[in-house]
Amino acid sequence: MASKSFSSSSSSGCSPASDRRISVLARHLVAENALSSSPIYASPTSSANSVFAHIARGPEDPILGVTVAYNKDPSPVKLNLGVGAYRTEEGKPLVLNVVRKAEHMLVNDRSRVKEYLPIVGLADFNKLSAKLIFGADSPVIRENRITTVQCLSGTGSLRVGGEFLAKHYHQRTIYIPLPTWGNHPKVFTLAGLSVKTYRYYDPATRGLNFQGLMEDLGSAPSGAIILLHACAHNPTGVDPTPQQWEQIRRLMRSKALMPFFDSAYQGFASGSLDEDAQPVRMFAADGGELLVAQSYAKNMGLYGERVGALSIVCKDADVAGRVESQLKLVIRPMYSNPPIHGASIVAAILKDGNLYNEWTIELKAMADRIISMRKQLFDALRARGTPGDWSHIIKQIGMFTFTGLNSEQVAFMTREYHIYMTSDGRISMAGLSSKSVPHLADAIHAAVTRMK
Ligand code: PLA
Repeated sequence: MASKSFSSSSSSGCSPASDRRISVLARHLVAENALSSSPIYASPTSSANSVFAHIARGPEDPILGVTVAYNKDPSPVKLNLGVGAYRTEEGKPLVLNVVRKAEHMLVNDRSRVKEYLPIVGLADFNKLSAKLIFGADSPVIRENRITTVQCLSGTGSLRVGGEFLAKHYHQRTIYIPLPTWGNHPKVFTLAGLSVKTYRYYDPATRGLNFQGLMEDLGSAPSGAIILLHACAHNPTGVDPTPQQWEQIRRLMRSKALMPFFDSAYQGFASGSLDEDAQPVRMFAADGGELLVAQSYAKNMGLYGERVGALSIVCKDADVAGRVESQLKLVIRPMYSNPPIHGASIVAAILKDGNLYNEWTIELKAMADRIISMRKQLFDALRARGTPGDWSHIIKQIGMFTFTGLNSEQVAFMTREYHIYMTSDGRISMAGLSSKSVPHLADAIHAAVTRMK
């Protein structure tokens, strides 16, 4: 009976309830059709009518895009040596033990709130960051002629510094080393500076082109801004010696060139935070002015927390105060004020003697593991009799080896061996482990013997 009334009430073979839903839907469709025939309402599915239809697809980032390609590769042997991110011997990302401890303390402290930070960030974090890079007994701190503002990691600190200079400094040209971190020219151009390069690396010697560097800085216009990698130059792994730094300092001060240090790897070069800060301290000690952008991404493993600081050293406290007031006017319309969590972790570690010591031990362990990867890769290539002099692998400093492999060889290694790296031949040694060294050495050997 029931089934009979069901079929008699519905010509479509559906229940009365679903018939009603269909007729409501049909009314919507009629209404929408009526609307879409009007020229004012474009169909939302037609890309031809999008106001963004003319937009071309942008290229992937040359560094972060390597990770995008790596993530798409299903191969079990794939290896990501693109981005400079530390991995353990097991190939896993590492959260430092001391960071876990600090986070635990923060979570258990019920007095902590999530209110906005001031525009310049966490006061403790700023003071401690200045102490970390300039040294506890630094005259610039003692004389209070420095302003330090918390920014969004190293990149954000460079950008805020760049915008400040573009607005308030008399020289708007910044010289960056050739080569340099691929984001530098973009950051400074968008900040409003005009970007030029100075010679830095000599591919023939795989070392510093010191003469070229001195000539180029010597012919830069007086007052020009000079970007210097504080240590562990990215991508080359080649740093000036202390004597060369001293010559660079003298030349720059004699021409009133403005140093802008990028310190993204403090502690990663030598394993010592103080030693890696020497170039910055050398410039700070002479009483001149300078900028420094600090990042805690690598040395505290806080990559995604985006923790960094910009310091501007001035001639006296009064100028420093006015500079800070202008930095606030750069930051407020950009992102208002910085995030609280990462800076609180850093401050907790830097202000507690025990946590600080623990951090230095973990940092040294990371630096040492990278150095041992250099040795293992060098030995593996020697064992294979790979043509060429590979001693630069053990000579270069910091997170990266600038292998000298060309873009075709890199493409070959990615295609045949699923090894991902930037097309300039840079490999992140921190992404390597004892297990993956033989695979990488096989790939390099094949690339240089087959793709000359
Ligand atoms: N400066 C230099 C010289 C760098 O190498 C990096 C990061 C930064 C600044 C910015 O770091 P941050 O904003 O994360 O603090 N370079 C990485 C990552 C590690 C990247 O390209 O973003 C690299 O693989 O080169």
